[in-house]
Amino acid sequence: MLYWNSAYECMSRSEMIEVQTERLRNTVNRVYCNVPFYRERMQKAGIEPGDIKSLEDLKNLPFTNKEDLRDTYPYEMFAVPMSDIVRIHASSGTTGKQTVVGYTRRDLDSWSEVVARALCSAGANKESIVQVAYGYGLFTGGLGLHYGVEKIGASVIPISGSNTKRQLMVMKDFGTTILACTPSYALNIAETMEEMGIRKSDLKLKAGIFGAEPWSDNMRKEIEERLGITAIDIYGLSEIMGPGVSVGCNCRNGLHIQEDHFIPEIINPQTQEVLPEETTGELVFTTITKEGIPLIRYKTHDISSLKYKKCECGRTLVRMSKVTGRSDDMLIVRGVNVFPSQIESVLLETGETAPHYLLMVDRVDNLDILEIWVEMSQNMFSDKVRKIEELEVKIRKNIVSALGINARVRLVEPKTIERSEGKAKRVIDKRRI
Ligand code: DLL
Repeated sequence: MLYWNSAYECMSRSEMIEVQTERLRNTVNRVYCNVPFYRERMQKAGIEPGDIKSLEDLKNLPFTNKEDLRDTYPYEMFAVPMSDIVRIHASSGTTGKQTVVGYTRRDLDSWSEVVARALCSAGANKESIVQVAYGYGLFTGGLGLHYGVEKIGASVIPISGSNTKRQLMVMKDFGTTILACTPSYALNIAETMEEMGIRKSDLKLKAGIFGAEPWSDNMRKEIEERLGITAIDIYGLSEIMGPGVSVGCNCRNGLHIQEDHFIPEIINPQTQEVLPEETTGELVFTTITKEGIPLIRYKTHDISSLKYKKCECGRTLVRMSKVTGRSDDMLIVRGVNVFPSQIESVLLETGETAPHYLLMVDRVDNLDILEIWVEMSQNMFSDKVRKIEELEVKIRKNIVSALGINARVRLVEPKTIERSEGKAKRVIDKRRI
C-alpha cells in the first residue's frame, strides 16, 4: 500500500487550497461563536469571521500560545460542550501547568486517519504487526499510534514503553514487523538486543516509526543499521492533535504535513512575520477540522522550514524539514546558538563512542561552560588513558569546526548515562540567569 488516502495525499495544489479555505472559514466561524477567548482576541484585533475569505487572510488572525492554554486551563478553550468530548489527553509540560486537550468522536476519527497515513508511509499494511512502545496514558504517543494501526487493519501490540527485555522477547516471539517508539528508546532497545545476544535475523522487524523528540540524521542511520530497519520520522504535538501531524517518507527529504487537517506557517519568532518558503523559522499551525479544541495559529516553538515542491514519492502535501530542536531547547553558549541534535550529529559522525550523551551547561565567572559527556564504547573502555584523551581532543576539534563552540568533552564509562524509555533528557543547564 503506497498511500492510505491518495485523494488527499496526492491532491493538486488548487484543490487543496479550496479544501483548506472552506475548512478555515468554518473553523474561524466556530471558534468565534463558541470560544470566548477567540471572540475577544478577534474583536480586539478588529476582525470578524467574514473577513477571512482566503488563505491569504490567515496572517491577520491573532496567534495562540502555550500560555493561552495554561490561562484557560483546563477546559475554557474547548469549542464543544463536554458531552461531546470523548477523550482527554494532556502534555506533560516540563514547566508550569500541563495543557489539556479534548477530542470529539470525529476528532478521534481524523486522528486515526492521519496516523494511518503515517503508518503506510512506513510500509504498514493489513499484515503488519505493530509494537507500540510509546507510553500509553495522557501522553498522546501510545493511544495515537494504537488507533492508527487498528484503522488500517494491522495488528497492534499495545505494550507501552518500559521493560526493554520484555519488549525484545515480544518482538521476537510475536513477529513484530514495525516498531513505534521514541528514537532514543529505539536505541536503548538496540543496545539491549545486542546484550541479550539477539541477532537482527532473529527478528521480523522491517521498519520503525519514531518521533516525539528531535533526532539527527546520523542517529537515524545508527538505528537503521543496528536494528536492520527503515526508520521513518513521525512528528506531532498534543495541542494540535498528537502524533501524525506530519510524517517522513522514503525520499528522506522532509516530513509531509497532513494539510487537509492542519495549515502550517513559518514565522520569524522575534518579529512574528510570516517567512517565505524554504526559510527557517518557527512552525505555526492552524487546525481546520478539529472540533474539541480548534487552535488558530498555534506557535509550536519548533524550528523548521516548508517546501511545496512535489515529492518524488508522489505526495503533493507540503514538506516540513526535520525538526532539529525547539527554540526553547536551544542552548545559547557564549552567544552561539546550539541545538543538542547538532552535537549528537557530530558525535555520531566522529564515531568511536557509544551514541549516549548528556550536555551539562554551567556559568563560571560569568563565562558559559559546555561539557559534553559521552559514553565510551565497550572496547574503548579497556584502552589506555592516552587513547581516550586523544579521542576527547578529536571530538572537541570536530565540535569547534562544525558549530564554532569550545566544549569540554568527557568520555565516561559505558552505562553511566541514563537510558531513555520515552523522551530523552539531553541537557542539564545549571546556569542561573
Ligand atoms: O510528542 C506527540 C508525538 C508522539 C509525536 C509520538 C510523535 C510520536 P507532545 O508530548 O505534545 O507530543 O510533544 C510535542 O515534541 O512540539 C516537538 O518539539 C517534539 N517532537 C514531536 N515529534 C517530533 C519529531 C508528542 N519527529 C513536541 N522530531 C513537539 C522532533 C518532535 N521533535
